Order: sequence, then C-alpha cells, then structure tokens
Amino acid sequence: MKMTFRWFGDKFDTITPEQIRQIPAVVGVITTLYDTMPGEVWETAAIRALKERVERAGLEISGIESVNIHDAIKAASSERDMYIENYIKTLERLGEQGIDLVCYNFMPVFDWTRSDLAKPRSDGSTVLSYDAEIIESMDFEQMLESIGSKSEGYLLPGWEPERMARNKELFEIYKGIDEHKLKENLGYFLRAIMPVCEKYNIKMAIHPDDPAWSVFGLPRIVKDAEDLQELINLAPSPCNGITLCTGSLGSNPENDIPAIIRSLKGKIHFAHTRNVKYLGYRKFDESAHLSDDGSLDMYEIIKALYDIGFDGPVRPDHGRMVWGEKSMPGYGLYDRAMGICYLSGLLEAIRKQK
Ligand code: CS2
Ligand code: MN
Repeated sequence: MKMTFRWFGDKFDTITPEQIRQIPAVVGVITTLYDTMPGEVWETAAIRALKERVERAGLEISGIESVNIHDAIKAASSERDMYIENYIKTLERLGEQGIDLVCYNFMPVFDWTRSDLAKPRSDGSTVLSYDAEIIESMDFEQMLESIGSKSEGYLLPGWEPERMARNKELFEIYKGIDEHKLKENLGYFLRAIMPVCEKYNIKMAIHPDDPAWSVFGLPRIVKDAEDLQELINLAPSPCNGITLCTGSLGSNPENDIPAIIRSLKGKIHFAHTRNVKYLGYRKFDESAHLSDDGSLDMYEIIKALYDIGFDGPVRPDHGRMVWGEKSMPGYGLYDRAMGICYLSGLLEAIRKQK
C-alpha cells in the first residue's frame, strides 16, 4: 500500500504539492486535469506539465481521478463510439507518460450527493452529511441549487458547472435506461478500452456510487458486493478493477466492507479509506477517519487490504473542516493529513503483528 493525497491542481486547490510532501508517508498525488470536460481528448503537453509540476515537489502522480465518462457512453446514445475513441486517445496519452491508474465512475448525470456540505459537530468542526429525508424533499433542481449555494464558490469535483447547465437534457437521455441497460453500457465501454489499457498496463478502477443507492430515480449499478463482482465479469482483464471506497460503499450498513475487500483479491487497484457515522436509515455524517469516531472498523478494513496483498495507492477521503480552514468541501489539508497519519499507524501495527 502506498499513501497518496488528492490534489486538485494549482488553479483550484487551496493546498500545494509542497505541503502535501510534508505529510509523513505520502509519496504521490491523485489528480486530474480539472479544466477538461468529460469527452474531451487530453493534450499531451497538459499531462506532461501536470506531471512535471508534481515531480518538482518530490512526488509522483500515483493515479488520475478521474477521467470522466461522457454521458453519451453511459446512456449509449448515438455519439457513444466517438466518445469512446476520445477516451482511448486520452488513455494512450496517459500511458505514454507512464500513468498506470485511472479512477472513474459510471453514475448517470452527476457524481456524489450530500444534503449538507458543512454540518456543525459538537467538537466545532464541520462535516459533509446525507439525510435521505432532506434529499427526497427536493427535486433535482432544488438539490443542485442547495449544493451550489453551500459550496462557497469552491469547485465541487463531479459537479462541473457546464455539465450542470445541461442537467435537464441529461435526465432526458436516461429515460428508459434501467440498471440492466446501464450495466450493458458499462460492459460495452470496458470491452472497448481494455486493449489499450492492457497495452500500457493502465489499471481502470471504477468508483462505487455515492451514496450506495438510487437518487432522483436514476439507475445505480456499483452499490454492493454483487454489483462489483458482476462488473468484474463484464470485461475479464487484469486491467479491469475497482476503487474500493469505504465511505461510499459504507453509506449502506449492509455492506460488509472487510468481506467485500477479501472477495476482491487482485481486483482492487485503488482505495479510498474514510469513515462514516450512521445516524438512521439512509442518514449519515462523514466522520473523522478514526474507527471510534464513526461506524466503520478501520482496523479491519486496513487489515483486509493488507491480507489480500493490496499494494496500490490508498488515499484518505473527505475530511472534516477543522481549525478554521477554508477549502473545497471535504478536501481540506488538516483533517485528511490526520487521517493519513492514523491510517499509517494502523498499517505499521498490522505489519509488525505479522
Ligand atoms: C470522490 C468522487 O470526492 C468524492 O466523493 O470520491 O468524486 C470520485 O472522485 C468520483 O466518483 C470518481 O470518479
Ligand atoms: Mn471515494
């Protein structure tokens, strides 16, 4: 396992690679070209510049999160093959620069959802939280407005403004697409890109749906152990694998994360390790990383990853906002750095017990 940290680039992030470099154990960043839209072919010069920037700080690019997938691919509309060609070109260019991990998701229309981006806790910090009752009391437009108004002008990954402007049209193209069809479309995409992934040894790591259930009537296909197994079988290849995000899968208490990890030996390419605190049915806060602070057993999670021989990048996921820091919701420096130290401590103890 190698410790990494998500970085949003000089233009969008409040944190620098030089600061990240000072967190013990961190060897690399997980990043992307935030200026590109889903479907665009990435420029080699831009990939190189990003790489050089990160390496100047003494770090590596440990993976790309994400190369986003155009909705034409997810919905199998007429432009799908053209967008798959573009995706393949981007993968080639990444592969030529030695990048060997790509995280992506297959959620229709938008990425993650929360009802609150800064819910105050009794310790004075704030957290992202989800309450199905609040989400279900809104229509999609209201939810968008609510999320946008709480972001304090920061970029919300997965919520690109240009894409959101098209949301009505996007909802339209998913009419008639159920989970079965969406899975078929994922299989088609994966089978098309596997040859180029194999050529450059790029590991594709799908991110689970967040939260792990359907919202606003849209189909969701990466929610539990069964879905994960199915999608592995859609395109059998060493390059087709998973981002094991404990917080996303863990939003549903029925998902036994250590058991899921053990069932996916060899198929986990990347891990997001964070905790969630269950507050009721489909209601949770994103707590600090520590087991005692949330509902997941982080020791058992790291131990399961260790036991299956997982040696890819791990990153802390969303953190609390502490010590008055201002940054992108969930992506401050302090709490995630504390998270890394804690995860590294767990790992050291597990290693030494063996
Ligand atoms: C991330 C996701 O911040 C987050 O919630 O875990 O946005 C993740 O980057 C994407 O779903 C992966 O494509
Ligand atoms: Mn995640």
